[in-house]
Amino acid sequence: MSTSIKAFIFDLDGVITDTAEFHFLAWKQLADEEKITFTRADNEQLRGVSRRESLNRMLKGRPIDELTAQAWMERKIVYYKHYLTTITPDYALPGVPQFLAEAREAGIKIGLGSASKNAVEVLEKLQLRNAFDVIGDGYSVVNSKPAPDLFVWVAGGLYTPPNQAVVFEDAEAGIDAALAGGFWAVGLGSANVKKAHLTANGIADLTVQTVLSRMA
Ligand code: B16
Ligand code: MG
Repeated sequence: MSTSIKAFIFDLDGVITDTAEFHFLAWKQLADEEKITFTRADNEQLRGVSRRESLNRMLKGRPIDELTAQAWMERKIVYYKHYLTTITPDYALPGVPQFLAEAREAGIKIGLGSASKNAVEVLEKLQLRNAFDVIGDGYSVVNSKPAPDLFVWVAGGLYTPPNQAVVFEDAEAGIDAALAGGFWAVGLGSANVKKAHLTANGIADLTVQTVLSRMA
């Protein structure tokens, strides 16, 4: 077992819980109102990227002035927050509470690195906020994933250098951010995460000891 890993940093959407469907439904409502075609396949391109970049990708090059862009993002967030009211602890993805408890038991420091400005609210609804020592979210840094800034910010808060921390991500932008920052990376789910050091369908397929032994 590796003893050099000191911290785990988790993405939120697609790793701890699955808010992607809620993001989709909210963007879809806005797109329908504005007569823009937006499909579930289009929504996959929004995985893990910031709210502003999500809007750009939804627009697919359609021009928009900044005031309208801000107004549209505000409308999307009103729709999204409506869905957040339905989240309960049962919305944690399989194995997540157990994995977080196992990591803490093993003395691993635990951080969150999410692009979302709603991350704290989601963690509170899941009753998992206290499982995290440091929470990095959409307010923490200027440059969002694939820039490494958010994960570096969280690692700093955990007093752990990147080469002693493992990032868990479901999005290509998140894996690119982790690798650019010099972190170990675990890619989860069906998106393009093959550049990660280890891949799995989800947290439920992993144990803390498996991760530590593979990151030696
Ligand atoms: P918000 P993550 C990301 O979460 C979502 O995957 C992405 O679709 C969303 O645009 C982004 O958060 C910003 O979310 O609009 O709530 O600030 O995967 O980084 O946890
Ligand atoms: Mg994600």
